[in-house]
Amino acid sequence: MYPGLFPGQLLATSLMLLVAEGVPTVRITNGNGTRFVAAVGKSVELECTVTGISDSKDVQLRWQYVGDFSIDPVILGSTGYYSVTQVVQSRNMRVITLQTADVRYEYEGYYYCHLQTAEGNYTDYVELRVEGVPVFDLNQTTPPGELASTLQDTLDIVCTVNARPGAAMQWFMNGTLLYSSARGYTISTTEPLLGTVTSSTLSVFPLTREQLGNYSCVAKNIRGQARTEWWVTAVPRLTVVSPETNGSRVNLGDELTVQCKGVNLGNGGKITWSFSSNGAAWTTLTGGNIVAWTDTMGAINSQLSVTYSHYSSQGIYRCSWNTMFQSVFIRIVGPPVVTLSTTTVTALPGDAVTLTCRVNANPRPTTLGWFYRNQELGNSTKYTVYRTYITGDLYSQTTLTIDPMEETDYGNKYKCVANNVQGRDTENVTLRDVNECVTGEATCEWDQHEICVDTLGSYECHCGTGFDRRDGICTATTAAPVDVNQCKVDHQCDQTCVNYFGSFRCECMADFLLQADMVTCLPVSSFMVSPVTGSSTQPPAGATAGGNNVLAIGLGVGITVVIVAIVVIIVVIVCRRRGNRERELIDIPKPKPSPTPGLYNSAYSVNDDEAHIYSELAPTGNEFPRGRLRFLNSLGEGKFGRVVMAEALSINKTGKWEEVAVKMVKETATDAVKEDFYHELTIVRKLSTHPNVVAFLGCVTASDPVLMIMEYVNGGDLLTFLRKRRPEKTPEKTSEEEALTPKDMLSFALQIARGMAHIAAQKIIHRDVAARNVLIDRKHVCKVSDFGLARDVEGADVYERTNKGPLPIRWMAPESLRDSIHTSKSDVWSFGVLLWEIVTLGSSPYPGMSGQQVMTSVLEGKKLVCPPQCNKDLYGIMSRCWNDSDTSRPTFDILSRDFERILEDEGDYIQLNQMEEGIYQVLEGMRPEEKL
Ligand code: ACK
Repeated sequence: MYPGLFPGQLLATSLMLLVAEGVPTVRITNGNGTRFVAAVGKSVELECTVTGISDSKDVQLRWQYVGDFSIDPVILGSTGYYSVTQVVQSRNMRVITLQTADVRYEYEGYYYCHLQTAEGNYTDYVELRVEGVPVFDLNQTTPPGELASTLQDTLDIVCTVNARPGAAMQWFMNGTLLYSSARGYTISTTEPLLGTVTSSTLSVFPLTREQLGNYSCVAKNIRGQARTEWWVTAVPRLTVVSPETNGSRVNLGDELTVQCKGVNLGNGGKITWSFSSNGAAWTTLTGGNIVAWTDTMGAINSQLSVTYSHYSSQGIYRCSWNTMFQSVFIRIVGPPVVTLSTTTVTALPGDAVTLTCRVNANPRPTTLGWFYRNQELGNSTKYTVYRTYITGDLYSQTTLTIDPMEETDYGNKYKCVANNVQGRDTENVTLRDVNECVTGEATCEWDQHEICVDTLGSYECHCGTGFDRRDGICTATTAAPVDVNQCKVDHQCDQTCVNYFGSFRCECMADFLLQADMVTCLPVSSFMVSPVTGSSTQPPAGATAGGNNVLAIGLGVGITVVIVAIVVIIVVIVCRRRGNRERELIDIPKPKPSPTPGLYNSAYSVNDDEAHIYSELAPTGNEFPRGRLRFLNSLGEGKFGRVVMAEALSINKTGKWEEVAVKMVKETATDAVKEDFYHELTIVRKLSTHPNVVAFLGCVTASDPVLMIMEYVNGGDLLTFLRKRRPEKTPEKTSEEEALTPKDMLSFALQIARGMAHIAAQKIIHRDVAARNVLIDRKHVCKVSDFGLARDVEGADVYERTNKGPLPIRWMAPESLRDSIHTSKSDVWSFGVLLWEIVTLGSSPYPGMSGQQVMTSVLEGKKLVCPPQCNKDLYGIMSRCWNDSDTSRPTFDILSRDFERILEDEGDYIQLNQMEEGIYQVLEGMRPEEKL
């Protein structure tokens, strides 16, 4: 407010009235003219005298204040800083005073002495100015004392004073005067145009360790100076650098990195990661998909790469240091993924069967239901369909109840279908008959010579061979013979033989069932699912040998010949049945019991050499009960080992039968092969899980055969997968295989590099990195597998091979070929060859050359040539993997980042139309010295 306007108007009014009536006068008696100057901190008294009003007249007399930056007058009373007194001095004279004991800069402004009567308003004013030493305005100044800041951040310190005359401001750090300079300090000062306020801001950016210390601000004018001080210290801080927004969306199957940065974490500060899905407990994340580095400013960065191949990866990712943590929520968007608790359901006619289909999808499915023969099932007398959408968009579920189950339903396939804008997924459930003979529901009396035969929806008790049913009882068809101890003659029992009059009976151990042939014992678990055609077509050797032995007994007595003849007939029938049975079932070796001579198959007796192998396999908590496994079909087998698809009850704690792959060595395997298998088991046991490494789920080591249970990967090995997708017709190619895009192929390379980075970080050398040892699932997720040659080099980094066996010569680095030296860098060499396999869709490396020629030329420094479809950049990556000096080869972490970049920039790294026919050469067959 400028005084001329408001007091001028009032003055004019009072003058007019004075002229008209000539009576009241208002005058402030102290002050220099219209300005009064006071010293800061001193007391001030303003006195206003009013004359020309009778003492009895009812008037209003008061002090009013208008600050420099305001226009509204404030009536002052005896409150706060002021005290106002009014006295009647004489009949027509009154005095009103305004006092303050401690005048401050903020009191500057205009003070009006204002008289209001019925006739008009009369006013005088004085302008108050305060002079003196600078005084800090604590409301506008950074609070003095300790200032806890973060290194690398901007630090602003504000210093505001009131002073008249205006103050000059200076900043000091540890006693040294600071200037606005390139040394990281900026000083900006605003000086008063009007009033008394001077404000100065010192900005420090970025705050470094050297800039921690004592800061002071000094304000000076001719009357004196004032100083205030801060002590700047650094506190640790953790921030999420990426993704920038919490709740970022990522497509199912894509990869996203979460990065945290920690400043002032102190020496050796390590950021750790954990994950929680849907409010579940926190799981610590470790392994090769975490990369940490220290930047030039000393901040510790940690980056977690996650491939969101499952909806279960949606959740909160948290980086932590000490008690500090930061979290980011990642939401997955993608097509439905249908999961069935089981793909076969067994039930009896008349039962009510409920099939449950669980779907993960985001957004939530628009179609969710059950189909039979391409017709969607709705509610009817037989079917009831329920849909539930749980927890927002991510989980949904549909159930189909079939009530009653009828015989005609056996073999029916019900398809669960889920669609959303992102895609579609389906899974089938097949209804099967209950095999009462193996579930224990059948009541046939085996000791009364009854045999249980399963029928559709029920079972029947038949009489065993050599017996007829008479009066409801199975009775021997021939007269009772003289008893011979058949068990001693030559029993055919798988496990225990019990002699009894005229015959013998076989008994099985707990968890085994005697089969319809009355001889064979198979684990109960083998029968829980209808058998799928197995691999073995050979009846066990003992069956025919046993027959010969019976004939060789040479009992000369006529009656005994008859008995032997009967036995031979039984054995022949038994053998035939046994052969049939084994054709239907997977030939899984039976568990090796304790070695009691005479009772069990001697092929499983423990010898001394094996004893030390078992001692390595002390229980570790991964032991899985053999009885909770049921074997389905063979996935593949070599000379000594085999992999079988199986189901394991609740191995992932789901309470359900879950698909797994089980690896085992055949009973015919040599000790060296068995030892290698145990070694592989010890390696995979210590590997932590990673999306690009086949997960180890458990093992059976308590009895022979030792089993390694792994995650089941449903697309087979990468080599066959690539070959099936070649553009030209090959015997392996089937019409429904979708062609691969260069992007698919590069994503395989990236995933394998990530899996290998994880393996290398765990100090494991794989030694057999090749497309045949990578498994791929139907969603194109690649997983490194087969640790048969792998070695654990904790603390050494180098492994020197000592034993013999076929070698992956074409994938081997020169130092491995020359000196049998294996390191993670020799795995990198093999990875380069694997890249070449990907680019050539599964050709055999060094086509046309023998293993010996390959060895010679690799040792001479020759390399695989650049395939015509591969561009120079991609070949450049392969070539770096094949650097003769292993230290110059990239790490798997670097390779992962290279492929991340390549996948982002969408260049023409692979031109599939440039493929040459000749490159497709595939070396067939196994050579003794080399793995192909
Ligand atoms: O090409 P494939 O189908 O994939 O045939 C071989 C076979 O077993 C012998 O190694 C397959 N296989 C090995 N491990 C697994 C697994 N964890 N899941 C699925 N198949 C597997 C491999």
